[in-house]
Amino acid sequence: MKTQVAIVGAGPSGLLLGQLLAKSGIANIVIEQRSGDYVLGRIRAGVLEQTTVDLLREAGVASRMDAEGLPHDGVELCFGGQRHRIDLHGLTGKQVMVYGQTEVTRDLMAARTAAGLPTVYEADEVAVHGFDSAHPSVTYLKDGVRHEVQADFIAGCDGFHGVCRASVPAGAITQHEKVYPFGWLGVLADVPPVSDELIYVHHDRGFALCSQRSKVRSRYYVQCSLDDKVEHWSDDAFWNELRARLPADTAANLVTGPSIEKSIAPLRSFVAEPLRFGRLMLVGDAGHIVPPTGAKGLNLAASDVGYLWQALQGFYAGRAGEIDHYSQRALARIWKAERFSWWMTSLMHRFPENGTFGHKMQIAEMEYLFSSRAAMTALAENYVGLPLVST
Ligand code: RFL
Ligand code: PHB
Repeated sequence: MKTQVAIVGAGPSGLLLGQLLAKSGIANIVIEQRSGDYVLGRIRAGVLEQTTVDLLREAGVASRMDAEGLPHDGVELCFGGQRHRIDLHGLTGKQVMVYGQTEVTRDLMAARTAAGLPTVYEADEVAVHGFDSAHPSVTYLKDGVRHEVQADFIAGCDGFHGVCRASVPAGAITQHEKVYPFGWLGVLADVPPVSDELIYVHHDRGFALCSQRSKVRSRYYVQCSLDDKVEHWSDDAFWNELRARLPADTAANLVTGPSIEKSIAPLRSFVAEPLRFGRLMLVGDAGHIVPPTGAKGLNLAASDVGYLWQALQGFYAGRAGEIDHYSQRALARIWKAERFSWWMTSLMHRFPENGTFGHKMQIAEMEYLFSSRAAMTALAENYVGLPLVST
């Protein structure tokens, strides 16, 4: 078959790009290696920036988010057993929206189905070809039959382990990476959140995060060792560890219950440069990864989509040069989010290898943060999301 844009991957970036392109009359297909249920089974992000919310509204997929999402005006940081509130709205005039990635993906899938847009799930042996020419293509096997999609462009929305970045010749790409010496153990449970707003906790036993999906569903994380296994953590062991990292009065309010999902995620910072290789563009986790501490991964994926949508609209309106700006525009925002995520990760986690000096630096930085409106504003500006700029 022939189309204008072949999108590899049906995560939030692939589905959002497909929806926005369709709104602009640009034909596209989404090719995903997993089943739709598998994609919806991955529990990931929970916090949306205003720019992400705006794009979802522009894509026409925001009605459930607007009805069920929880706008938050603030976030808390806990240090030395004390909770401190960062007044996001008071400091920046902006909010964030608590609405899970699973729900965003579900809404995008439903809209794609309703619009009758072509989507292939459970595609095997997906491969990208000829992106250094004007006639790129994507091939895949479906139920053992080989298919070929000829397109003007390929959008590589296939995540960190996808095929698109891996298909770029080594000499054409530079990759910057930092791997952190710990992971996050996450639990999802149908219990009311311990607090109205998110709490990021620095504790001598390690970092913890109290997050939420709704008034009746909570998401909690604790910093864990890289060789920890989910099977080694019973629900009781998890709740006990979380309680031990919270201030006593907060721990006393914690409602526990059976976990409905439990997983370990490693923490990584990663950027590939550039993000465009001829007619192939990398989008979202395919091009960059942030540690989850700043809640930036899904939001960066959405801002990449915003920039690429703008570039492709320009191309099809006769401004071929717009495509040349995609990589540079997206990377300018990505590096700032990388810095913020790295900084928040460095501030909030336990790094025994940094010794007492490293620990003292964390304490000094926190004390400064809570005493300075300028420092709190810098945190708040980054947490609610930097603006999308066209350079
Ligand atoms: P995804 O979601 O990984 O989707 C990529 C899709 O491509 C498919 N795929 C292929 N398809 C065809 N052929 C191939 N060869 C393929 N290889 C892979 C995959 O099956 C998949 O369906 O990437 P995308 O769309 O770029 O979206 C990125 C986000 O998922 C990610 O950045 C966030 O989840 C990160 N993240 C968070 N981001 C936030 O903005 N706020 C948060 O609060 C937040 N919390 C988190 C997070 C990520 C976490 N984990 C587990 C990594 C919390 C956690 C624990
Ligand atoms: C989540 O709810 O999964 C979540 C929230 C904030 C983060 C990371 C994850 O920084």
